[in-house]
Amino acid sequence: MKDLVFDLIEQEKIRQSEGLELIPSENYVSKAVLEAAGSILTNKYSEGYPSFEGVPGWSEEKIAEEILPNFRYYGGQINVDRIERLAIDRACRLFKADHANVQPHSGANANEAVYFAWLNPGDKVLAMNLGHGGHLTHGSPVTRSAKIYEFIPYGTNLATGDIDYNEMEKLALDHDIKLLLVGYSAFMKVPDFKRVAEIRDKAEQKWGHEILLMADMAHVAGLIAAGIHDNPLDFGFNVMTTTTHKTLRGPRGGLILSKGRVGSPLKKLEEKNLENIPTMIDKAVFPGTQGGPLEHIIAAKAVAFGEALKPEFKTYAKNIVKNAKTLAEELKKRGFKLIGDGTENHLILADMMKSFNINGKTYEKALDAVGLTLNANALPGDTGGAFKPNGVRLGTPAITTRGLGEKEMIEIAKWMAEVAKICQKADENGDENPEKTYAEDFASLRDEVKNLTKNFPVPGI
Ligand code: DSN
Repeated sequence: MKDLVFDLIEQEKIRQSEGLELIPSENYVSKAVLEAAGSILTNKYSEGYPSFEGVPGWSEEKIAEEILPNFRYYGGQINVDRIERLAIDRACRLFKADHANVQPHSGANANEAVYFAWLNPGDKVLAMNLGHGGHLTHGSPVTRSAKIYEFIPYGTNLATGDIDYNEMEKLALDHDIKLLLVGYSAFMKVPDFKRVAEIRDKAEQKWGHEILLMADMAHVAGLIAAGIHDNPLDFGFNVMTTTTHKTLRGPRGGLILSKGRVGSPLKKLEEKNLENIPTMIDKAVFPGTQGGPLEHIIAAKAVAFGEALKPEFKTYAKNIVKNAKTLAEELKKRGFKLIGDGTENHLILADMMKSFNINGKTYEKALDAVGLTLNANALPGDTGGAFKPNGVRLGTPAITTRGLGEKEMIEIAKWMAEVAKICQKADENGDENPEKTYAEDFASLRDEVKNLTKNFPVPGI
């Protein structure tokens, strides 16, 4: 008998194929990435690191051939070492970093490891307010890091949707911070990294010590890799963390990129300073916060980084942004009020309360019923709480991978407006289940979505 899980995976294949994925942090990976992630490398333990000394500048063929001494705790690393070195080398080239740690199991783990590498308990961190688009791991009181370090939140300007740099500067000069963090999971502008680096410099002068400048670019890493979004490492940032899925279109996982001197991760560190941050991070990932790396996922990361280095990835990234801008304009034409009045990246935040007098959760559920998946999201100053926020967040990385373009963005905006209007009508009648009351309308919209998906297969399925 087949395992029940197998059947559920088959059902998920149908859900993914017959619907359209608009969650901006999701994507469809290639068959090659899927194969690496599902490979026999899952059998292998390899705590520690491959040696990377002397490797920068080597050709990929040489990296894949050479056998070097390593810093591992188990035998049998001959292939794993070379795979991990390829992943590190490709990541460094993609993001113009001096060093990459490819072992974090997730973006959250990557952030935790950077904090652990640089901060002491009680140290202050300046990071974006979660309610304004920041991320849980940037100081939400429910997280472990918020119990260890003191997070001071800066906000965004409600009118423009951009970071309030004046507030950031004031806070950096009012509080003796050790880390300044730019990162987000719901923000649609390109940050002014130069301005942030200047704020860091001023704060360093005032407080008389080094301040780590860190960017969490999980959402836009693919756009950065493609060179169509500013790279914080070009503007004096010391560290950039990211997930490897989202716009980067790899397996689920984390990655830490850094600038500085690359040393041996298992030798005693001479000095804790920004120049040594690559080695401090290696130590903080293993043995600091993780055990055995997931080498099957590291292999899949290497494959995805290889894909992102190809010219066609640049075209893909450009199309993500083009589609997002088209979708934003088409939604606006149909009555959607967008935070920041549009987007500069892959992500759109819509205020459903202002637009149609409905909350984000009701709308998320209704769209699910027609095969369009996005997520309810709190907006700056949201009064609806985490479970019934007023906004929704959507984006174009996944649908762009499937090949949808301008024409289809118009279709999606049209469907989204129709569903919003049905929800509005239901809400006015005190009806909390529009999917049931208007079942026929929903069924016909569901068919239209399904018909469109037939022309755009999901890679790997
Ligand atoms: N869950 C991710 C997102 O959707 O943005 C962030 O961790």
